[in-house]
Amino acid sequence: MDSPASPSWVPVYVGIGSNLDDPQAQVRAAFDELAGLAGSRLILRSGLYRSAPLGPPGQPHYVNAAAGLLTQRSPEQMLAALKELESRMGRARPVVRWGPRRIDFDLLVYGDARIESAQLTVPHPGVPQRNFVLYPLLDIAPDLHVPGHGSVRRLAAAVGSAGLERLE
Ligand code: A4P
Ligand code: MG
Repeated sequence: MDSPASPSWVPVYVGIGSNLDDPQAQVRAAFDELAGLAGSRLILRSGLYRSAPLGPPGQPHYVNAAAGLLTQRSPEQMLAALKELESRMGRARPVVRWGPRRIDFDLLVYGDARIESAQLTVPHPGVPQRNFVLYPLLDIAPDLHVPGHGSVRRLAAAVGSAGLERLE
């Protein structure tokens, strides 16, 4: 009996950041949006972290978190879906690079993939240096291997937690 081929499920990790319009509420809403993503299942939600802004000075602190999902989407489809969620959640475009934003989704890790295209770099290049990415990942996937960089546990220990505060 023939059945249509269904794509396999790939583990992916998504970074969430906000520093405008009640960031904690934005991040919680972001998890709910991810939970509703077609072709994906939200499996893991990290804690929320208040973090000192990286980028132009004078912007408010961020709230950051990370999500673990299984998806049947390709990396490009996943990026498109995340951008669509950003728009739906009312993120204004264009934004200044590294400037303040209501919501930002970054595709941090997509299975074992290493991608360098004009639209997409995976793993996200900020992962190995950014404690506001690594500590949320440490909550949900300490042994995750970040392709080309090593385990989340080792990377988090190397960057330390300066400027980061776990929220209740
Ligand atoms: N893009 C390429 N690879 C990816 C990927 N893996 N995930 C492209 C998501 N996007 C990816 O992103 C610009 C373009 O990157 C996209 O069009 C996509 O094709 P954007 O979200 O529109 O712009 P951006 O976020 O301002 O630029 P960028 O360089 O992605 O910034 P980041 O790395 O997202 O950093 N400080 C704290 N404490 N916490 C934060 O969360 N976030 C930023 C933004 C700055 N400072 C921060 C935080
Ligand atoms: Mg971004």
